[in-house]
Amino acid sequence: MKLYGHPFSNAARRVQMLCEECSIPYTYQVVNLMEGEQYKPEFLALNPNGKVPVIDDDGFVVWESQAIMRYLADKHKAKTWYPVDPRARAHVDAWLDWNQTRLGPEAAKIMFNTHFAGDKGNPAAIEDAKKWLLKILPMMDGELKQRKYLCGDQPTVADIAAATNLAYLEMCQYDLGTYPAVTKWFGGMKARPSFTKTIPK
Ligand SMILES: N[C@@H](CCC(=O)N[C@@H](CS)C(=O)NCC(=O)O)C(=O)O
Repeated sequence: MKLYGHPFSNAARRVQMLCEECSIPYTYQVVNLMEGEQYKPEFLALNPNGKVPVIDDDGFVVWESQAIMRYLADKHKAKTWYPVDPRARAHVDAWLDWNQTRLGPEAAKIMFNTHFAGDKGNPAAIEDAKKWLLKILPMMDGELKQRKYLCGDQPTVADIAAATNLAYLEMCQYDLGTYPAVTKWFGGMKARPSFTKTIPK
């Protein structure tokens, strides 16, 4: 299986983390986002959105990081990472959707305007994202006070996905100190070999 990504892509990182956690064999193909390689016809043929990650699993191509994680977990029967029981799965899906629609966009906005945009970074966009995080993170903290991981006693793909977004916030020196349960949970996720192995260099 070939994973197309970029070391600074949190979306590609979550797929790579799952592969590491589940010992799923993969080769990593760096797509040079800085050079616009994602818009070359050969890459657009894989993902017409011009974004990483994408996987090519023996000719079967999937894009969108969380769709890829679901596919890989199902294919490799990683049932603790992505449960098969409909009710347990529904909770993991809820946190995955929350990650894509609530936490992810704000983390990406802060990361983009702090690091990727260079001197075109927009401080107002960062402030706007921080306002949203003031609504999002207290909820996450409240939930993590009740459980070790987002969906129970074991980490799932939802924990991996959310951790990669919090990693973006950390790279922007965002202070999680007012959220003790999030801080504790994130500390646990950061200690996992799958996280340390995928730290962008
Ligand atoms: N929702 C997508 C987001 C993918 C995404 O935004 N990828 C970024 C890197 S994190 C990218 O490839 N950006 C290149 C570009 O937009 O030109 C996913 O989860 O896979």
